[in-house]
Amino acid sequence: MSAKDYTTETGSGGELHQKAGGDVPPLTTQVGAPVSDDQNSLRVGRRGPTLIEDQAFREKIFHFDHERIPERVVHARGYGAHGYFETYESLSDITAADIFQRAGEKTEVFVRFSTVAGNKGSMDLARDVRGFAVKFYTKEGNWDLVGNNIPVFFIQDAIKFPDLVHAAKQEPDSDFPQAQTAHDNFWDFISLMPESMHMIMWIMSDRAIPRSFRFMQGFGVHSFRFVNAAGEARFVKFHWKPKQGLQSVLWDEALRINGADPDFHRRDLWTAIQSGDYPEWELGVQVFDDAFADQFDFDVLDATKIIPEEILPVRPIGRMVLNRMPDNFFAETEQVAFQTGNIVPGIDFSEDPLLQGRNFSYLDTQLKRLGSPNFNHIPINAPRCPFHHFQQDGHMAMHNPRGRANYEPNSWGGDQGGPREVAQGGIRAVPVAYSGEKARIRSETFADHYSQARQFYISQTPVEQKHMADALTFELSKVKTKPIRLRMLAHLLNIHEDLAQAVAAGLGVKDMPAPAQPAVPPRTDLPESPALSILKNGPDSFAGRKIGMLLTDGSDVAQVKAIVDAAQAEGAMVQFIGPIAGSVVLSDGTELDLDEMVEGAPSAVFDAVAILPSDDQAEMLAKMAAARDFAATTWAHYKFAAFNDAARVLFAKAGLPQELDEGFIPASDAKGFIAACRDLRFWGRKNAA
Ligand code: HDE
Repeated sequence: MSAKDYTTETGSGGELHQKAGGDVPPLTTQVGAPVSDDQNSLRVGRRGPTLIEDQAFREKIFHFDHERIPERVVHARGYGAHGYFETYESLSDITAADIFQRAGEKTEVFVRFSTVAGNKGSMDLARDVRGFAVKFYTKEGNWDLVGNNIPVFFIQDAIKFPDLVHAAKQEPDSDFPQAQTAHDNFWDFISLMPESMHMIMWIMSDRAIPRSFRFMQGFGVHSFRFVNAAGEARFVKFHWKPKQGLQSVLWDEALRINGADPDFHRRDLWTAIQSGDYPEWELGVQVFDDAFADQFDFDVLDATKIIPEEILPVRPIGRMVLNRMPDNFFAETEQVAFQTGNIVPGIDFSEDPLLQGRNFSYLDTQLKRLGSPNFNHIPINAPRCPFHHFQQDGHMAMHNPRGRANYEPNSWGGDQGGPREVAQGGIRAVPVAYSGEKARIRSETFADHYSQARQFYISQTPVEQKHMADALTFELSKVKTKPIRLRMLAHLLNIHEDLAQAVAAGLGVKDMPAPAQPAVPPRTDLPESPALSILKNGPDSFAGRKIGMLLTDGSDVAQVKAIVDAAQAEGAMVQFIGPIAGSVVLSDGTELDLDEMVEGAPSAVFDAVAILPSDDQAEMLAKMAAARDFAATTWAHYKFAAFNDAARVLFAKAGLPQELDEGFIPASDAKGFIAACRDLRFWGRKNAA
């Protein structure tokens, strides 16, 4: 056999190395020439040099060399999905936005979820804000609602954004740590920026470690404006509420998930949508007028403040369903270009200085990333409605004006004259009147940095408050410069004494610093807002969640089936795990294919578990460190578990108490187990500890 025969005719893939023909299309170059040999470059003689005339080779390598584009400077790691938005009822009395005119109308959307600080290849379970960016392809243009899963932000003025992001990302000399804020630079900056304190409460809470994109809220953050056909304007804040309910992981789970499955959030969304379990969010609005804004305790233009739902309820106006994954990640999720500036008639900006700055940034950044002012020609960014303008040329221009006119006004008229301005409707700025001297100044109405931070803290359950104290302690323990830790404690004292004391205790600080000097005295009279707690707003069903079922050869088929049936009836999913990969043979002799082996699937990647070894195999399982860890972490993370008698052998070796609690439910009560799982965790175990 010759060398050519070896690689091409039979190929390294043997019989699988197919040639084109029948349904298999020919491999071609970019310009369509069929390729006869994609295994060997063109060379002189069997062992001679490669020839530069080998265009197929050069084209392939050239293209490969240029496959990467700059990652987003923030929100680099993200994951997108397609879906639709359905309008509940006409909002024509408050906005002329075409998307909100007709009840039941569906509008195509593309959503990208993201982390903020980590690079494109970083892990999903970083403690971080999540981006929640939605592009609505409306009949009057694309509207981008570029929000986050947290309703406030770190800073009040966009001019501080580069500093914030520099401080949060890797330190410039060492280029670490990756995707985390637990380092000196971040807390140095934050401790010098009291305006960030409200946001710090949110990112130190469980909001920053969501169980999945499907179980988190989204917020437009800023006040925007709705404008109706009569030109009347009102302020509006946007809220996305997941129909699936809210859910977060524990910090210890996050650490384990990052190791076991750095793509956990991606995989979750992919699996849910591919299996037809389409996640859904309700879009709600808080609409208010100038009179409300004037009497509200805080400035509605300040993005470090919320308007509590208890003061101004969120009115549901539609729902969004995500039902299709992109065909290609790069073409869609990577190249999608969101812009806060993309508004449609009926929606307008407010004067929030953060929003005003964003309106510059998002347009500018796309040029860097996508390389051409024609980035809206890329299909994912192009409007679905007709569009006509006189912008032309530039790199990769796909749509240029047709006919003679490429300017206006022109006198050509008819087919030749091109598009003209609309006489009615269209994007029109709300005619808000301003006056004042030009100055670099911040309004004193932005000065209260602590009151809402406190309100957030007191609105949490004790479990959530403890998590916040633990998170702050963990992050600050990674800060090597002691004065920075003290500066943070000084701020925490202005938020809540208990929180400050808990963190000080964790950090071993004996001499508490004096409280930071506030610009205005912090208020202690703001009431609790239950809407701010995750645990107070959990799901009422276990639907969409995942059970990890640990099995061995000989596991009881009836127990397995009962739990699988109960889970399916609830809309939950079961994954089978064994001591090794492959399959197990159940008690009735059926062979069950496994999804995972226990070494590769810690309990942290599941919402609840079932541990059902056979009597014969229980000892063997108990000898496996990964199986012991599976049981121990199920207990430690307050998870619900279904178990059988044989599992007790494993539990004993894993250090679980002999007396199990109500979170551990006999496998014989499959329905009771699934019903218990609706609470997501058995917090009673934590309280008992
Ligand atoms: Fe962004 N932000 N941001 N941001 N942001 C970007 O735009 C910026 C802010 C948000 O999935 C960048 O296309 C400034 C708040 C999301 O593609 C950039 C300021 C909120 C995404 C940018 C903010 C966000 C971005 C980087 C301070 C919540 C990802 C790549 C004034 C309301 C969108 C890009 C996607 C991305 C600038 C603050 C949300 C550089 C200057 C507040 C969800 O333009």
